[in-house]
Amino acid sequence: MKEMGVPTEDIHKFADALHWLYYFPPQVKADMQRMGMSVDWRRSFITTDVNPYYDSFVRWQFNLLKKLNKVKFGERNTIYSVLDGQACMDHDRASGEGVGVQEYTGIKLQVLLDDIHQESQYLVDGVPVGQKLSDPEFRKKLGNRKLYLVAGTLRPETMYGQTNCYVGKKLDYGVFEVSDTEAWVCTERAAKNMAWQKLFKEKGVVVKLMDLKGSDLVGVPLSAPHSPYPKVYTLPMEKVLADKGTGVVTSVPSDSPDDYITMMDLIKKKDYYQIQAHWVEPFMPPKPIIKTPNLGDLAAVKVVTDMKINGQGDQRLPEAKEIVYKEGFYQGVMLVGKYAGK
Ligand code: ZZB
Repeated sequence: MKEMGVPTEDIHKFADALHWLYYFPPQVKADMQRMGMSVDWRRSFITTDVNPYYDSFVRWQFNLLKKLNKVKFGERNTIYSVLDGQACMDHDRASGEGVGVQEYTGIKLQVLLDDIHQESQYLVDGVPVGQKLSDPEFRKKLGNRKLYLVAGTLRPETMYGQTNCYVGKKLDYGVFEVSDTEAWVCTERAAKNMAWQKLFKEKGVVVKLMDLKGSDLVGVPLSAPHSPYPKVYTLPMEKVLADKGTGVVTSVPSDSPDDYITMMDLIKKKDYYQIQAHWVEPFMPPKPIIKTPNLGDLAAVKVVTDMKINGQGDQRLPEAKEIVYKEGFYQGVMLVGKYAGK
């Protein structure tokens, strides 16, 4: 309050929540007048139940809507404090003001548990591929549940172009119990968030079956929904963020510059990244799924090539992503699937 210029001797008055109704409006009015705004101040009034006329207007409106069956009590997603057991709105936060709710679509890529052994002859950081997921103790805990890597995406319409899945090799993941029939792999942070969104058995309760590092997932075969390939592989990406989405990224190199350039890196430096040819080569070049007016039908490939982006560490990738995003999302026409031609 001091920073806003409220005199110290006046600050205690705000202990009465109504005080601000009388303190701020005259200041805002003065500012607007100074800016030369033309406002008919005779028509201004205070809202909230402090003003009985306004209050009865709102009551009348809501009672009428209720009578018409237009008002329902329900839940919505919001930023919530687990510690306080209540929603934590913008001004209540010590940090993170202005952060809103971001809705992601979760994509379940099923781990092909019966095929993992086909990859176990290959090593990643000295450990056979899929060793942790093949551990008999873990399999006992997993029981008959199907196991999925759950990727967070803002572009579910691009799933027809999935060629692989990316994880951060050094990131921490877990296998979390979702129900009696499913378990999901994601970051613990995402599991917690999903548990509070009632996606798991019991609201707010996270049951972890096993800890994993991203490197434990590299090379693991998956079945990705709507992908043209029956089997795709889990691959490493340097820039996967631990605190975004689920920490698992499904990859669409035709329409995501990050996904395309990472795949090219992996293909070029297979030894360095400890990648097998059959995890990457059959999936390139990408298949077109969206046609755009200015970038053709492989928008990410065109932009990466035109901008001469040379690797997954290139600083211009956010710019490339922005260009492809705008073009594909707003002007793209689907070439495949249920919405082809739209
Ligand atoms: C599939 C996909 C296909 C994506 C596409 C993009 C594009 P934004 O807009 O910056 O919020 N993503 C999700 N989680 C992570 C993570 N933990 N670390 C790094 N990247 C992550 O980005 C949202 C996108 O970032 C998501 O949508 C996901 O990749 C990735 F054709 O999923 B997307 C031009 C983009 N095209």
